[in-house]
Amino acid sequence: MKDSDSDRLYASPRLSIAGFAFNHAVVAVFPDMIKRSVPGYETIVAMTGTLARRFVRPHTHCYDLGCSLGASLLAMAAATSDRPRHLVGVDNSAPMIERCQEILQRECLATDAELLCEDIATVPIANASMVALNFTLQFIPLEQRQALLAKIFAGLNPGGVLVLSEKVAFGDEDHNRLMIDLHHDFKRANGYSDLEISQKRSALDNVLIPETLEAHRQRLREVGFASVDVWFQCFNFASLIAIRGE
Ligand code: GEK
Repeated sequence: MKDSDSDRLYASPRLSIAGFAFNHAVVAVFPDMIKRSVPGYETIVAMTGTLARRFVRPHTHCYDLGCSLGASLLAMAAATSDRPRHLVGVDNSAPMIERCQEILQRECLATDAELLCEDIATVPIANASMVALNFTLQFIPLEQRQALLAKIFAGLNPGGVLVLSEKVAFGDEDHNRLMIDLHHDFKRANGYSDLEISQKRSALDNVLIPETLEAHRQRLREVGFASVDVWFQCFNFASLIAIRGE
């Protein structure tokens, strides 16, 4: 199958909806799925490259945690090709990592970047000037999130940056409902039917757990980040940068 294959995974009625998994079927349609489902995805990936150009230091590591097919890894690689650095992509889905390896080879980046099929909760992080966590923390059990962010903070060099992109929730119920509705309007405008939207929503229930921006900000400060703020938001999707103080 090609990268451009379109996502029709939830187009037919299903008797029961299993929890969403990053399997072969998802990998085959992933670029189309994420672009049509996440408002601002392409901007966030492109700006991850822009941030890399500014923050990645020579002879340091640059991580993409939950790299999927390596979109952020490729953006960071292209933006920092003028300096020696080691890129590391991590994902615990074997089909994602296999396909990502093919993409890196096609882009002639197989020697610049290392791919690890591992849980981001246990992978070591060291000598990092940048870590991208784009739409992955939301899949990590709530009770593991603080320890993961503390590990990332400890692995970042002073002045290093974490880019954290997430689907978010809002404390005000009416506002939360409005943002969810607007997100569904975005999906409808991108060709998803009401059936596809509702079946996907059921599949993600209890698999993707969004938190409020305030919860993210507070935890990032608690683990030690000196500077934390949102740089992008569209409806219930947002991206923050958190910088480790010098
Ligand atoms: C992009 N960042 O294109 N350990 C490792 N990987 C994990 C874990 C875990 N514990 N849990 C989930 N994943 C990408 C998009 S997708 C977001 C990231 C989405 C992986 C999972 O296998 C999947 O590839 C990725 O995190 C989330 O910018 O599909 O909404």
